[in-house]
Amino acid sequence: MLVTGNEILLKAHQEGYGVGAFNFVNFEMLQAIFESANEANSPIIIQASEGAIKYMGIDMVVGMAKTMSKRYSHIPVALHLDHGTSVESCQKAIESGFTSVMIDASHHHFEENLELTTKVVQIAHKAGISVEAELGRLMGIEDNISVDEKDAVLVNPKEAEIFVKESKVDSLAPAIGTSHGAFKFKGEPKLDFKRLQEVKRLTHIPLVLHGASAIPDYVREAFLKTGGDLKGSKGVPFEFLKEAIKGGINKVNTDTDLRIAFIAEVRRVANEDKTQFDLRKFFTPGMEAIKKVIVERMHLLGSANKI
Ligand code: PH4
Ligand code: ZN
Repeated sequence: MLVTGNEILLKAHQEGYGVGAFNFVNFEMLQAIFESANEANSPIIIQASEGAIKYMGIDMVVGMAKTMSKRYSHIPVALHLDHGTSVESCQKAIESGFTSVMIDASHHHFEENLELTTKVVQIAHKAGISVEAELGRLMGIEDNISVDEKDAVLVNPKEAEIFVKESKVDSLAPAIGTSHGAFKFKGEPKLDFKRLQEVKRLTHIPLVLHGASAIPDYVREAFLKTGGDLKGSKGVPFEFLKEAIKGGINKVNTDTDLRIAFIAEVRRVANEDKTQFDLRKFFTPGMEAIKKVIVERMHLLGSANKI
């Protein structure tokens, strides 16, 4: 059943656990996400970026999400727009059947971010849909970064308090040192957990961690073993994900881990059987690899058995 982002995240916020928000760009990723939720008895947020929507078509995104949510009607699922870049993009998603949207105006100045977010909140709340916004920039932080440099990049907790009060946004993604993709940290992994705790204390709403892929060793190994290259890659360590949940994170955005796990299996099959051209022989193990990652993550984040 498709439910709003709030329905899933407020419970996670009250009970202190994290829900995985998994991106999909095709049927296979979506199927793997639902099968994992079914196996782990976990609520899920399925999300599509504007790029994913362009790739599949918004009617297909919503159609597949609704069909899947009917097939697994006992699983609470929110269909979320990831990194919406404009009011229009969020409005289109709402009209098309998304139950949660993100307006990402974090690259604008605070006032403009607040203005755009408030507009989206007004439209979305009229339709009963939840809204996520972002403050600060998604960037890794170096060990030797100065306090001023850090303040310029990461979320400012006092601003977060004002932003949430004025915009009435439902959830917030505070930048605390993560970034998208497979190359998150140059040196040792580092996140600003104190800043996160301060944002939670001052806002009291569900918080979101973008760029939360962990790249577990077995996923990296599978990719490398088949001839892939991930030199210099580093994800968010599992202990950091746990610490982030303790600090108030309730939505954990995960895409890169699924991509790497899937492609490793596709390449393995391609390497092992040069005569193979049945797509299902590539994608079925790809889906199994994604499922392993997701079920494990649901247990780590604490969403398993929360249905
Ligand atoms: N996301 C995923 C963004 C995907 O344009 P696109 O489809 O490539 O966008 O919002 C995340 O926060 C994922 O973080 P990860 O890279 O650590 O998995
Ligand atoms: Zn993101």
